[in-house]
Amino acid sequence: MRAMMRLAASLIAATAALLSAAPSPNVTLELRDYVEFPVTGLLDGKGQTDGMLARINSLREEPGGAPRFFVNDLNGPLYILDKATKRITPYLDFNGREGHRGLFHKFSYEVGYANGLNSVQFDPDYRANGRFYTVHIEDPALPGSAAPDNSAYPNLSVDGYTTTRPIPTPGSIQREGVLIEWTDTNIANATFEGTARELMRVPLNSRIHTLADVQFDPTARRGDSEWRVMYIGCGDGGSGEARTEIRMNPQRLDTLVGKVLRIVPDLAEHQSTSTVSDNGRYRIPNDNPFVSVAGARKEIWAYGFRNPARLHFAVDLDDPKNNRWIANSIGLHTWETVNVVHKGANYGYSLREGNEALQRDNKTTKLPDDDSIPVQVTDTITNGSVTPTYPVIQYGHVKGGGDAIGSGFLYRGKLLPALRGKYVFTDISTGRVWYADYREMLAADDGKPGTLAATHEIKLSWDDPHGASHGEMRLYDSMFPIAEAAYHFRGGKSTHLPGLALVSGEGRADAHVAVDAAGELYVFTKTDGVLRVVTRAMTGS
Ligand SMILES: [Ca+2]
Ligand SMILES: [Ca+2]
Repeated sequence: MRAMMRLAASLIAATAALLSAAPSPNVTLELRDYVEFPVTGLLDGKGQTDGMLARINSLREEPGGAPRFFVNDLNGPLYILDKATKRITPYLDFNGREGHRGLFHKFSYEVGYANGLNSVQFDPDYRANGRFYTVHIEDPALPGSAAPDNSAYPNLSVDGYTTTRPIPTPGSIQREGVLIEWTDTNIANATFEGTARELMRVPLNSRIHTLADVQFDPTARRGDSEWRVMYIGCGDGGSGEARTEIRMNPQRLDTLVGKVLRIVPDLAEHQSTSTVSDNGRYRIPNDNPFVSVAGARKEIWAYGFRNPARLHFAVDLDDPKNNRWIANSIGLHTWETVNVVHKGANYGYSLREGNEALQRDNKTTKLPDDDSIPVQVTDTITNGSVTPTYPVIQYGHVKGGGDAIGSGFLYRGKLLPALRGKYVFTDISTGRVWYADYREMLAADDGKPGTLAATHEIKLSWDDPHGASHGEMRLYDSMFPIAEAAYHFRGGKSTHLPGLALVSGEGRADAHVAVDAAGELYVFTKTDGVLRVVTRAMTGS
């Protein structure tokens, strides 16, 4: 079985010229349960997301040495997790739908993978200003105000809070992604007191591929041009696979969907090198690539993505010149991709998927001889043409591959020297974990669609604390059986895991990796709602 999977994986890899030089070691990661998050899903959920016990979507350590994490559950809660005591404290709950006491009456979380409280991120100057940012998803058709309801949080002042006008997305709209800046006036406690400010509201054509990850360059310091400059991954809202006129939205420069965005949230920051946005809530750096293209959105940094749901600033410990923005983008029909994000580059979707052309029937085919596509400003206006930029890693929707790429990190911690120089990433549904050599990724970023970095399976070693085999480390091919054991222990009723996907079959693990402030590695799975820490990385053949 394992040999078959290896064979399948090597066949996928063989479809492109690989840049692997020396043989890469087999890696096994030893996992230990860290915390179980409160169950916010249904033990007997039958849908794609309602049966996930806790839809944890990101883990961020407070900057400046405070031993706490902020952790968001898509179902609504934002928790503070104390690193020393492992105590979980509910901090804010975004779910203010009928019957819930949280902040937002239009909160959308029940269906759609990335609906709900999608992400949280600290301001790099959080120790001084108490600021952090959230993205949550709303259904504009729901009744009530879109401003936060502070009845459960009387110390949240909503005086003067006003919503922003949605930034237009062509086509009919089902959801809105909302970016908010929060200022906690006392970061020493575990309660919220302070203010909130809506920065941006992005309409989405459907309930999938939403406004998502929010990141800052962690190496930027005060005085640097990148200091407190925010990068945002915005999914295409499902537009690129539609058979209607919205299909070109990921390519169109007059809309924010299917893009990586770059803004300055603080109106007082970088004043001489940026301009204030249309809605007056943030600034746009003057060196963004499309600021002088008439009709283009100035917020756009890179475009032509389906769902760049995970952004990561890769820090090369050996050479800062090799630091890069990386976007993991979830594929449609054939390819899951890892992309090095370059200023102004076009990643091809919905005219390309992975290193192939995408046809109107949503199937891939070989690239045309003339590999250029129009720079689409609006539905009718183009501005020359461009050769697409291709992924540096891709894997297929086949056995041995997966269904949907999860998060990924270039390891920069100290505990796991075997992972140094390696980019570790997951497939969401199958729960598989892979690594690629970062130098190979950089080499594959060569403008040639056929050159890709090789992917290497990572095995997992785990002692099931609740199982009959407790006391014994067992070896696993993916996070799926690990999450399955914990899901059943916590009362989950589904035979395997809830959900369904092409490659994972019955059940989805919903696995992601995360890192703490020191760059040490964690793994979390939504289906069992458990966060695990990687305690050891072992190499062998
Ligand atoms: Ca506080
Ligand atoms: Ca290449």
